[in-house]
Amino acid sequence: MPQFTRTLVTTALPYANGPVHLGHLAGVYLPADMYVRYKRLKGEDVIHIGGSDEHGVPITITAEKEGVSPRDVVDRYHRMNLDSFSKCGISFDYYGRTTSEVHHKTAQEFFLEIWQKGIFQQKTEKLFFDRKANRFLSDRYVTGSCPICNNPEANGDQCEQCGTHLSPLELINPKSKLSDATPELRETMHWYFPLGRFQEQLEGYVKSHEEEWRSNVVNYTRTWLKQGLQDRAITRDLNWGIRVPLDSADAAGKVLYVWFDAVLGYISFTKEWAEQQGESERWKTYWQDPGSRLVHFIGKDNVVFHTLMFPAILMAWNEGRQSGCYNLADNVPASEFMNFEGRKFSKSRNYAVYLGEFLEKFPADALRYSIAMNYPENKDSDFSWQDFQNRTNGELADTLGNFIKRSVDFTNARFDGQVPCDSTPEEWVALGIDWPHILDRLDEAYEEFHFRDAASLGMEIARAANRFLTVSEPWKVIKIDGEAAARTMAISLNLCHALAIVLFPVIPETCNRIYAMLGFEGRIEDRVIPGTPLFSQLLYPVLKKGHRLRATSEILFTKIENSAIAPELEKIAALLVDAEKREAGAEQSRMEFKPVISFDDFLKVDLRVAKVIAAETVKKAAKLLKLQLQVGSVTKQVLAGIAKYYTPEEMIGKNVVIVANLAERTIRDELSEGMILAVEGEDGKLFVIEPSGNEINGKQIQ
Ligand code: B3M
Ligand code: ZN
Repeated sequence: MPQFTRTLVTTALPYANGPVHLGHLAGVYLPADMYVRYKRLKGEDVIHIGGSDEHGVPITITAEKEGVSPRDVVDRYHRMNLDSFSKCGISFDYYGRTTSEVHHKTAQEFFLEIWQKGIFQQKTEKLFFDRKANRFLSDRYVTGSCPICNNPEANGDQCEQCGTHLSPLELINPKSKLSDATPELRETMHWYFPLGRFQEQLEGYVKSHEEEWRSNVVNYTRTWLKQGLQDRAITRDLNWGIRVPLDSADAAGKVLYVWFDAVLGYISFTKEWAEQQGESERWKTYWQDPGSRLVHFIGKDNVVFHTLMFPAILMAWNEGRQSGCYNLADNVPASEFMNFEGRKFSKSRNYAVYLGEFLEKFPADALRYSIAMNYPENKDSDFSWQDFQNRTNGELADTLGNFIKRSVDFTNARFDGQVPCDSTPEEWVALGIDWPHILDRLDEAYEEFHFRDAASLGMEIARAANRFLTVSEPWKVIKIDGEAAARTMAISLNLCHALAIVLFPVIPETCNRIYAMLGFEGRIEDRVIPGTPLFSQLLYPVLKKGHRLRATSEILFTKIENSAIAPELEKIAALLVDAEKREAGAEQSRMEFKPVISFDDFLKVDLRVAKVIAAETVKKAAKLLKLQLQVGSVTKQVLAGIAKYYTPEEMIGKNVVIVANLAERTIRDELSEGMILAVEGEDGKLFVIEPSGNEINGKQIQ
């Protein structure tokens, strides 16, 4: 009896503020769907839970930009994304919404449980407040100049130009995105989740999974653990979200932070699924029975929320409980990113191919296959129209489609549409396909999340099958040896059947069409008997003599003509020209010199030669180096955003130019008493200006 296991698979909840694009599909939804479909065919108990993330600032910003309500935004995109996913064959068992009542209740229940245990901390801090809009501004609502690279349009949470994570208070000349007003600092109270309190438990948890998790997942997580986990505010001053479920005055106007609520969506949606099944308690077996496995499919930008934040929330819930404890994730297969024609997908620059639009022009299975073959497992991958066309025409149409059609057509024409004879196990083995080994490889590929390998394996068999038929030449052989031709066809038809099963997780719709052509009723997935892997049918020829095929065949994949992708290539070319223009524009604006200053003004800037005598990296600021500079007889500490380009060791001993009379600033709790000069070169790389000469230390530059 095969081992019978239960698995709960979740996929990241996309914000319902825009359509999902091919990058999302490649990193999260397709791999998860392949995994789930594989397990279903294995006869395992598995459910796939997903849904829309409908709260948070991304939603309110979109709503404000469009002049509609947040409710309008989430209604529109929830429907749109659900529709795109279903057209693409992503087989969710449930696709929920975080605005649902069940979810609000669940998230509030979690808040209360942790609050009652006294785990949260309440802290008052100063946050930016927009007087015109009469609102506190969360990080993303504040913009200003980046203290590291001077980009004038840095966001309050991050500078897109240099990638530094920021807090709004670090911005120079901060402005409110709501009204353009300069925001003022006001005190506000929030509840904080003390992640640090769970540091040791989390370290133990991560350690126990280190062997099986992907190295990118372990690395991101370890970096956070090494820096020491900080308290995180889990409430916000916002009018869209889940209310803090307390009656006290200080809870008025506060909602739960979107990440606190979103991860709990996985639980709420499983509850809703169970309710829909008419077994309202069944969600507990997936979440609370230690025999269930929990797997989160996400993109690499969401790792720590799933390996630290969510587990910590569950640990807080579980603390001191005898029953009703939640399982923590067993695996978090986070993907790298898939680029599009060599560049990053970008919603804001509209540089993307949206799933819904794509599927209006091309078939889902062609997309699924080509994306599976480019799955960004260990490094970023690329989607290109050329590759999509090549794979569809060469692999799907010429190899797979052609083989199936030739087998079915020839049988219909010459053998009255019936499997002409039984194939022997010896003939099946003599094909040179090592089926037991194939099964092992397939299982390893899926169970270890190597989705490219899984898809390649299917195509490998299709190639072998196609070769077998071509080399056997039944259309010639039949003239001299009818029996030999019959044996060839029996094997070929059995190979069609095997391919329908092997490729099912990748191209399910096509495989069901193959199944129907082979004369089967119903869908492949409906034939599974719980606990019995359908894949065992690959080990021997299943179709027996006399099995009747459907009378008509069909073309599984039509070739994609150049004329079909030409408009797409033109669109990209236009987008790239746009991007280049923008870059050239930026270049030109760089050549617009700053307003003229007087000589006296210039003399105000005290530029000095300094020597780097010590250098180190800065905790929690991957971009920064902390430098100790000898400037003549004084030493100064300066923070410089050059960690990406220089190691601390490389900096030590260098002569640099420092603005010695720049007002002090505190960046990341560190004092910076000046600024060193650098110039941006190729690819944005910074080169520190290194003056040369004898006895120049501390001297003024004039
Ligand atoms: N909505 C962020 C994102 O779409 C967030 C994921 C939530 S998963 C619980 O990348
Ligand atoms: Zn910056």
